[in-house]
Amino acid sequence: MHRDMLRIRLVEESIAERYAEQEMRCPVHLSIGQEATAVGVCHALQHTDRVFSTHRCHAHYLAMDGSLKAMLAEIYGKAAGCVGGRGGSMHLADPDKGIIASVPIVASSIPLAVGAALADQIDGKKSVSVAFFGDASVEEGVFHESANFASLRKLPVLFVCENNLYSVYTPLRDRQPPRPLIELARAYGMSGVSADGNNVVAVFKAAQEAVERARQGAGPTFLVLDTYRWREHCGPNFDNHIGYRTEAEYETWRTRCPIEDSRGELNSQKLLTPADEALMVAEFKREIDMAFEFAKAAPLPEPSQASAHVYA
Ligand SMILES: Cc1ncc(C[n+]2csc(CCOP(=O)(O)OP(=O)(O)O)c2C)c(N)n1
Ligand SMILES: [Mg+2]
Repeated sequence: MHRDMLRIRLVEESIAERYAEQEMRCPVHLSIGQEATAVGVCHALQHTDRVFSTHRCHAHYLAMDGSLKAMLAEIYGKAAGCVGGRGGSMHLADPDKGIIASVPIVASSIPLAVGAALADQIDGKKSVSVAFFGDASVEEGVFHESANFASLRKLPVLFVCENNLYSVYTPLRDRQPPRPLIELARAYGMSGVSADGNNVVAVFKAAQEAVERARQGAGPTFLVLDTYRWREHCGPNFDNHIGYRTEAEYETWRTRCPIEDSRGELNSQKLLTPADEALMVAEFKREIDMAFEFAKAAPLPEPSQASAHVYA
């Protein structure tokens, strides 16, 4: 899991470094600082499960082992992209790996996961559907309808709320009443589990139990994972100087890096030496550079294909 978080961090830092070249013609929402939620949950899944993600989907896609080359080609708008260059950074998908769709309309991953879970229940399949979403999604009506229905029908769903405390610039305390988010689970009579979203092992254990419950037909779980994004809401930059987050809050979370956290754990068990990690970083950087070269050199989609896949 440490390996995966490190790779995701390096991929996103590489996107941030190259973004100013203006060749990626789509917005990017980076998960730097939030890697443990994606990796911890996705490691508890199989490729036959179904993941639905949001505008902030790079980490989910990579944690499910989506192709890096196809992801970068997608961000560069190329035909070799994972959705043919039509979607960009916010629409990553790789159904063979279990990433069914990523949708940037806030909360829209939720009813999609519930619908997939209903279909699987009807078909007698053992798959589990996962909706990743941010803390703002519970302010949308569709979260409540979906939670109610999933609980009523005991659907095999994980509602994974990545609570990074902000919706763009607005803090949670200015948007929602002062109660723990996890209490929403009780309102719908479903299991609710809060975990430290920057501790990948804690996330993994919570997700594993929830997946097990769902597979056994015991119904959905609402998982609340507290975490923090380090960069601006949308784009490659740090924006802690502009004042919507206090320096003290920012620094507190910056010292709680999910990658440092798991490195500490591995070091204490003598499972990771600095030389091992340096080798890993060098390997990833080579892979990432090659994937960028591929994406940049790849052809754009044919203009004649612009209306393919358009149904209405
Ligand atoms: C229905 C809808 N309203 C508004 C937006 C604009 N918007 C895009 S991302 C975002 C913030 C979402 O915050 P959160 O769900 O907490 O996710 P985070 O960005 O923090 O990961 C907003 C308001 C949108 N995409 N969809
Ligand atoms: Mg948020």
